[in-house]
Amino acid sequence: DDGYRLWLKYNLIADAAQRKDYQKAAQFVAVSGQSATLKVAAEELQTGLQGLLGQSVPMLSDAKGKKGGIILQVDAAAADKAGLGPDGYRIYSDKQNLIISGRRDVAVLYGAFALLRQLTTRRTLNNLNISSAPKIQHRLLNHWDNPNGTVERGYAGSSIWKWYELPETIDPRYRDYARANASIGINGTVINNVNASARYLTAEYLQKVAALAGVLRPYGIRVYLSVFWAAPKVIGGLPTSDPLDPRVKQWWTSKTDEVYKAIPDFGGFLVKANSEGEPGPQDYGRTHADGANMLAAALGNHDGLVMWRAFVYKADPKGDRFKAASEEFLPLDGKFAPKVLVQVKNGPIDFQAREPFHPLFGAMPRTPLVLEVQLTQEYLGFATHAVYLAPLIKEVLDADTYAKGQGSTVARVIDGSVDKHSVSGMAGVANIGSDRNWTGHLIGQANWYAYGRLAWDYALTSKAIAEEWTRQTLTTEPQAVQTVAGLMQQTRSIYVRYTTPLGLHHIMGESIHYGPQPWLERSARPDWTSIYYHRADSVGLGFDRTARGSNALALYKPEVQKMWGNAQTIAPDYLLWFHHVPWQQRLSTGRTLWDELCQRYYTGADSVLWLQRQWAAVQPQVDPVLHADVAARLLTQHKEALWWRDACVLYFQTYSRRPIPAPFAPPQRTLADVKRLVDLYQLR
Ligand code: BDP
Repeated sequence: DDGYRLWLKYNLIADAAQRKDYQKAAQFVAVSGQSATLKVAAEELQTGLQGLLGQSVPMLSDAKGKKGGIILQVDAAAADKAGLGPDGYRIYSDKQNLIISGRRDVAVLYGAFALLRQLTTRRTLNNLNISSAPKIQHRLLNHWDNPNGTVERGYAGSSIWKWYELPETIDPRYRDYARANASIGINGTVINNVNASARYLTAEYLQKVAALAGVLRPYGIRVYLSVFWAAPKVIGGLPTSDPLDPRVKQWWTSKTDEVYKAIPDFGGFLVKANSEGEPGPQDYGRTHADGANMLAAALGNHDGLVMWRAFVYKADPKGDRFKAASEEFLPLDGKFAPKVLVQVKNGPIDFQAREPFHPLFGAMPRTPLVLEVQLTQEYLGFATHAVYLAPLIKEVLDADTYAKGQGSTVARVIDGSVDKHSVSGMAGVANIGSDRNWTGHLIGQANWYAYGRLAWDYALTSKAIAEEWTRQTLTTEPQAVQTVAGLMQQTRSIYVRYTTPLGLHHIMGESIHYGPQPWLERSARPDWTSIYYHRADSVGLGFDRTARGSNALALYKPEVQKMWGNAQTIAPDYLLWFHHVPWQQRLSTGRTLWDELCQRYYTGADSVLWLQRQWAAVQPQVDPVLHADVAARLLTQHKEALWWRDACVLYFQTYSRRPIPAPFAPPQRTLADVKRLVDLYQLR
């Protein structure tokens, strides 16, 4: 198994009794109606069932008088009555057939995948009555793919989009990409990097994008584009891209019309503006709202949206980057046009292994906010370290903002229920590339999977998703499923322990964002160094964000301030995010800060050996090629966990001036040794 088939394997079910049980219920697939979407739904069922059951499953256009089959049905009235919305489905037994129904074709497609999931996870088909509707409307992937085939922060090969071959050559991979996404409910994809090229908006490239959109369309996936703010200058020949200039407005309006002519179901624009050197409306003294609203106006009556990113921070040596997005966006609440959503990263800094939830969630009641999470593991060990991300994503979704009292979780802010918005979205920065197995690390597939499942239903637990993914991808043997899902559940907190325990953040290798570099003092900007964030000195460690420090805590509601504002009572996981703590101060764990820090680095690195043992235990149940690949990566992961551990304890020890506490042995190498290692990774 080379991993290409992801979680859609459809291998023959080995257990004959179980197979027989399923066979009785899957003797045919009946579909009336001709749409491309219903056709792919029926075909997926047919292929899947034939593979799983080893019997031929005929396709019928009419099931009249027949029993023991599966019937696909678009039934708007029933869907409305059941409150399923446009995408929700129902699967139920009726007159000895299984009915999959929904308001429209794509809902039936989601139901078809859900039914297949029943079989691939070995759940029963008897007396089914399942209803499921997504909690979030726009469930998007964001690709950071460039026109030349590279992927910004991509660790799984190059881009899967082959721009030079499109539109004439359609790589079969596009269809498999669409199937995988539809199977987990993803319904939109931004195909290019937020650091965008203007090229995609040219007539030539729009033909290529349209060809892609054509492949994705039957699967209910709409295409979106990231736009380069200066496009009117670069490809439009205008002297300006000022959003209030009539020529600029006109250019975007006719460009948008052109886009819709090529791609009638185009989803809309994603914009990174005035961030990290990208151009934007502020170049002309205008605001983010001026820019976003101009694009919204250009969309006019087309059914599309503007996702405007809040990932902005100015180089300000005295400021706190934690507050930057809030300072720019809070004053704009209520100023955005209805078609605009503001897209906010899960945390205030940048996709760190653990961050407090972004203070904008719950703080912009008049603006629908999209939650952006990163599936590509830029700060989480690339495709080398096993880090299952569902626990991270859940931690953010479940965080309580207290915006409208208790229970105003981030999940309920973004689904629109806290502030009564009728539009909602979630974005996952894709970890997909041209590697045969799509994501480099096999566990990366689980992150793609979990993201889709959580965007559909954030109430699912990360454990349940891990089990579901394991059953479909690796093994259905119950004990092995428990072992794999159990180890996956621990991976994220293990990674945090050996890299950034106790709320440390942004102490990784400069620019590449790999490996430790807590000693980084100088960079192009102060907020790209490590010392800016950890603030180690002879007294202690951590960034004081209380009123005595930057007061970033004041951006949160009083309940949250209370939870995080006191160094004695804050959960240790968040401690150094908000407090500068003396080395010898005793924490709620009973150990001093220094001892606790060492404890976490050492036990974190040791836990990778535990991961290795757990993985070794399932070897008989897992395909040998897949097993060997993960096992090898776990060896690298342990080596690099030790690298992180040694670098960080040796470096922070130069401030704490305390010994490594028993029972841990001091590192065998010097700080100079580990510094050399990091330099090596950055040699050109
Ligand atoms: C940072 C990445 C950078 C991205 C940026 C963004 O290092 O490559 O362009 O995020 O999200 O984490 O725009």
